[in-house]
Amino acid sequence: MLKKKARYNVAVVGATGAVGEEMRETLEQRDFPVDCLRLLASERSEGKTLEFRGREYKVERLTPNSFQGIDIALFSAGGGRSLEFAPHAVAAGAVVVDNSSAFRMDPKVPLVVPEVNAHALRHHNGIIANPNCSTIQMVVPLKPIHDHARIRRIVVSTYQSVSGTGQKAMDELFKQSGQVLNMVQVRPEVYPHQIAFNCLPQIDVFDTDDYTKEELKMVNETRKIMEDPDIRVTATTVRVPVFRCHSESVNIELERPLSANEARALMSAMDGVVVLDDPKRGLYPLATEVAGSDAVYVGRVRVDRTVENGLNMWIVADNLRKGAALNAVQIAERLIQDLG
Ligand code: NAP
Ligand code: 3JN
Repeated sequence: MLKKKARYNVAVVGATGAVGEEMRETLEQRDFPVDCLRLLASERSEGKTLEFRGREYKVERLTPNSFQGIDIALFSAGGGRSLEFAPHAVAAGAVVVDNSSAFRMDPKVPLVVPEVNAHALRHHNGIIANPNCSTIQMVVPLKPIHDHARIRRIVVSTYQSVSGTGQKAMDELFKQSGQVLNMVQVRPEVYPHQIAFNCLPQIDVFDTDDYTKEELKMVNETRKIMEDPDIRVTATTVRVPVFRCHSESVNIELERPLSANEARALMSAMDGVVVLDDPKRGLYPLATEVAGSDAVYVGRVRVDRTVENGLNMWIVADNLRKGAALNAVQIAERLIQDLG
C-alpha cells in the first residue's frame, strides 16, 4: 500500500518505448518527487543508458523481482507484460498505473482521467488503468458539457498519429515518405498498408460487428469514465500520416439545448482544456501546433442543425502526453496528493 513519503521509488516499465521516453520526460518536467528511478524493458535493452535529471540510468530487464522497494510502477510495455508483471508489482507493495487495455474494463480497477473522475482513485486494489489516448482527449472537454446538458449520443471519427503505434511506426512513416517521394517501392511492415500519403481506416484488429478494437475501446471506456452506461457512442478510428497528436471530429447530441458559445464557455472553464476557435482568423487546433503541449485543444465548435440539440467540434491533443504519459503521471500525482 502506498504510504506518504517525501520522495517515492518509481519504476517505468517499457522505459525505452515511445510512451516510456515521454514518461521519463514528464516526471522530470513536472518535478515528480522521485527518490530512486528504475528503468525496465526487455532483455534487448538491458544495460542501455538513459538520462533522468542529468544522471545516467542503466536499463534493467523486467523480471518478477523488479519491484522490490518500488512505490509506484508506471507500465507501458503492452498488455501481455501488464497481465504478467503488474501482480508482482502489487505483491511487492507498489501501486501500478497501467497504460495498456489489460485491466481497463475490470470493474475492480478504476479507469481514470484526473480532471474527469479523480474520485474513482479512492477505491483500488493496487492497479489503476490509464484509458486509451483517443478516449482521454475526448472525455476531458465533453465532461462539463455532459454535466450541464447531458450527452445522449457521440459520433466520433479519429485522425490518429503514428506515434500511437510506437517508435517502429514513426520510423516506418519517415522511411516510406522518403521512398514515395523518390519513387521507390514501399513495403509496409508495421501497418497492413502503406501509411505515407494515405489514411488507414483500421486501428488495432477487427472485432464484434466489424468494429476495430480501438473503436470499441472508445465506446466502452467513455461510458466507464463518464459513469453513464446510457451514453451511446459510435466511433471510426483512422490512422493518418502524422507523427504526433491525435485529432478527432466529434458530433454530440444533448438532452438540453446548448449554444456554441455556451459550449465554448463550459469547455474553457474545464481544467486541462484550451478552446482555440476563431474561424474568421483561421484559428483552430492543429497537430503540428499542439505537439508537445499538455492541454486538450478544442475548436470548430458549431451547432449541428440536422439533429435536436446537436453540436460539432474538433479536438486535438498530444497522444504521447495527455493521451498516455502525462495522464499516468497525473494519476500518480493525485495518488500521493490524496495521502494527505
Ligand atoms: P514501443 O515504442 O513499441 O515500446 C514498447 C516498450 O515495451 C519498450 O520499452 C520495450 O522494450 C518494452 N517491451 C516490449 N516487450 C517487452 C518485454 N517482453 N519485457 C519488457 N519490456 C518489453 O510502444 P509504446 O508506444 O511505448 O507503447 C507501449 C504500450 O503502451 C502499448 O503496447 C500500449 O499497451 C500502451 N499505450 C497506451 C496508449 C494509450 O492510449 N494510453 C498509447 C500508446 C501506447 P525494448 O525496447 O527492450 O523492446
Ligand atoms: O493506436 C493508437 O493511437 C493508440 C494505441 C494504443 C495501444 C497500442 C497497443 C496496445 C493500446 C491501448 O492503449 O489501448 C494497446 C493495448 O494495451 O491494448
